[in-house]
Amino acid sequence: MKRRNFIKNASLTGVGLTVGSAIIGCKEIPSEEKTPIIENKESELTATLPIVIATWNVENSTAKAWEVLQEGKSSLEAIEQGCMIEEANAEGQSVGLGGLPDRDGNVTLDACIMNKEGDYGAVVCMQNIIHPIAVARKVMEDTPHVILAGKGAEQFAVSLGFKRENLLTEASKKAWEEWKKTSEYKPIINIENHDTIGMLAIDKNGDIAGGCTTSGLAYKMAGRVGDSPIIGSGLFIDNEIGGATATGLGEEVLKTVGSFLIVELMRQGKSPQEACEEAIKRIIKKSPNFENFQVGYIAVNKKGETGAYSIHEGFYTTTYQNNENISNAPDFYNKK
Ligand code: SD4
Repeated sequence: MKRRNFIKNASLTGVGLTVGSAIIGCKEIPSEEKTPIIENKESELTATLPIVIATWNVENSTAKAWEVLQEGKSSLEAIEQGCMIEEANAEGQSVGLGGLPDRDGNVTLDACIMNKEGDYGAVVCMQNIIHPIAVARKVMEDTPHVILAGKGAEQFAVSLGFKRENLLTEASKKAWEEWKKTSEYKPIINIENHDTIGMLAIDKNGDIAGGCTTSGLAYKMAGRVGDSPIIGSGLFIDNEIGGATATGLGEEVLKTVGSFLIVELMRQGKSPQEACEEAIKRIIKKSPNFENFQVGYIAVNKKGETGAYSIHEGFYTTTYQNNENISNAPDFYNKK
């Protein structure tokens, strides 16, 4: 049995660690980024429900989702409310308010949500609305469609009472102005998009839901849409099997339909961890220039076992389970 480091950022009770055995290969988060309590623990115990897992260090979002689940509400409700926390955080520069703009200076947002029935709703390239995850849910529940884009998505949101707001903060505007001086576009691994949220949750009934919300790649071309709002790529849920979600260079996730692939691999018997690793390897096989971009996946199966894997070091996940909100640095492919 291997020793593994888990980083505990918050604990509501003193219960013993019973984290899913599939969270493997974890490493410490650099101390300048966090002031965590670091514990070496062995994780061979059974996964328990409910559970929330999200891409990146989004402890406030997972904490909100957990709170909603503790109230006995659905995983769908937990996903929406959890994602909304980060969307409203002006300091996160790749989700909602404060997201870095496209090359014309417009903040355009993509998001999608899936419920236990396998229903799906999304908004793509929507401007001026702080909570695309909530609009995506409305698309799923209140329209005969599954995706609304651009102006249409914005008008739909406004018709429901969502407020129009300027999402470009001073900090993001300044960063864009600096970028314009270079006039060269190159995605930077783990830097320009470090907190796009992909979130998966299983509620007390054992039902799975997921969401994904982002402002996409910084300084992208106007009109560019990534993987995050596209079913099967940025997110996929099958309540009989599990769910998966992605972060990183969306073009690569789209070309391999990564989240759907992971769920199908779990259907064939792979663990969430094995499925995430296989999906990353598919990308690497297709794209010899993988040194230049990052992709990270997380997955959960019906039992609440989780997996996470990325191409490069520097990807983090946050898992709330057994009353503990824990950030992990998952295992990755490109070991130098
Ligand atoms: C995109 N996948 O628009 C998103 C960006 C992202 O972490 O997830 N960054 O391609």
